Amino acid sequence: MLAFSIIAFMSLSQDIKYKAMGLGFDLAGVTDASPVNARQTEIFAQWLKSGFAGQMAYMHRNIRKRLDPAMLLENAQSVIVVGLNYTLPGHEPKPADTAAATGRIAGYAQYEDYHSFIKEQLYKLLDFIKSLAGPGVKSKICVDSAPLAERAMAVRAGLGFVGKNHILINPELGCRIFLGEIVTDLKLPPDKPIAGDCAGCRKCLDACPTGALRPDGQFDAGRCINYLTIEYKGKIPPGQAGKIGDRLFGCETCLDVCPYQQKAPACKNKQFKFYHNRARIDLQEILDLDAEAFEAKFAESPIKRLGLEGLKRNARICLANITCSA
Ligand code: B12
Repeated sequence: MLAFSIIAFMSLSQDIKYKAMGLGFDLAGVTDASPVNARQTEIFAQWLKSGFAGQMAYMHRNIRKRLDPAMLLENAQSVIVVGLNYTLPGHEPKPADTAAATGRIAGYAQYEDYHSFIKEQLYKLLDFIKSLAGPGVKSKICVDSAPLAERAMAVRAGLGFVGKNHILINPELGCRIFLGEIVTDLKLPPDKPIAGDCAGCRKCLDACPTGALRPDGQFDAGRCINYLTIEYKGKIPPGQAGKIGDRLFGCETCLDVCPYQQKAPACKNKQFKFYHNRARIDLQEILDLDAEAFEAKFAESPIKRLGLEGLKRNARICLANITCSA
C-alpha cells in the first residue's frame, strides 16, 4: 500500500510536468513550499536597504509573503514552477527601411503580454491537476505581480541557475525565460536544483549601459533601463536619460550578450503571439498617437501598461539622444 502511494505521488508529479509541456511550456519543476534560504533572504533585505528598488514601493510590501510561499496560501505544500522560452524567432532587429528615427523595443515586448498568456495556460494546468487529484485542491497562480520570489523558487525547482545578470539561466534554453508558478496544498516530490554557473564570464557586467549590474554583485534596479523606461514615473533625470540611447521600451543587453543565450533555440510556442514588425518603432509615429490609436495598437502588448504619456516621454528621450549622436 505504501509503495503504491509513493508511486502514485511520483506519477502525479510526472503527469503534471508532462501536461505543462503539452500546454506549451518549455520547463516545469516542483519545489516544496518552504521559505527561501537565509542567504537569499539576506540578498533581498540588503537590496531593499540599499535603495536598489527605486520607486518600486510594492517591493517593500509583503516581504514575508515574498520570501515564504506558505504565507501566500494556507497549508501550501508545493510550488510548481514553469518556464516559457521567449527567445526571438531567428531574425535580427531590422534597420529602419526609411530615414525615420526609430526606437528599440525589448524582445519580451515584441510578444503579446506574457502575464495574461501564462496565467491562462496555468489555469488549464490547474484544471488538469484537479481532474487527477480532486476538485478540493487549493492553489494560487502567480506570474510576476504576486509577491513571490520567483527566481529563487525556479532555482530550487531545477529550472536553472541565477547568473551574474541576475537572470535565471537554463543551460540549454538561455536567459529569455518567463516564469510562472502554482502554489498548491498538494504534496508533490520536489525536484533537485541543476548545476550551472557563469564561471569567469563578466560580459553582462561590462555591457550594461548604466552600471545597474554592480561589481559587488548587487543589482541597482534604479539604474536599469527596464526600470527607467517602464517603471519610473515622471521626468527621467538627464544624466540617466542620456544613457538610454534609442531604447524606447526596455533593455535586454545583459541577456543578449550572455554566452548561454547565443545558442538558445527560438520560442516554439506558436500560440504565444509574436509581432514581427515590432523590433523598432518610428518615434514620430509614437508622438503622433492619440489615446484611441495607442489603445488599438498596443491592446495586447506589455507596452499598454506604460501608457501613452510614458511612451511619448521615452520617444522624446530617444529622439534627443539620436540627434545628439548624429
Ligand atoms: C522587480 C522586478 C524587476 C525590476 C528589478 C529587477 C531585479 N533584478 O530585481 C526591473 C524593473 C528592473 C526588472 C527588470 C527585468 N525583469 Co523583472 N521582475 C521583477 C520582479 C517583480 C521581482 C524581482 C525581485 O524580487 N527583485 C529583488 C531581487 C533582490 O531579487 P532577485 O534578483 O530575484 O534575487 C532573488 C533570487 O534570485 C536569489 N538570488 C539573487 N541573486 C542570486 C545570486 C545567486 C548566485 C543565487 C544562487 C541566488 C540569487 O535571491 C534573491 C531573493 O530571493 C520579478 C517577479 C517576481 N515576483 O519575482 C520579475 C522578474 C524577475 N523579471 C523578469 C524579467 C524577464 C525581467 C527583464 C528581463 C525584463 C525584460 N526586458 O524582458 C528585466 C531583467 C533585468 C535584470 N537583469 O534583472 C522575470 C525573470 C525571468 C528570469 N529568467 O529570470 C521575472 C521572474 C518575471 C517573470 N515572471 O518571468 N524586473
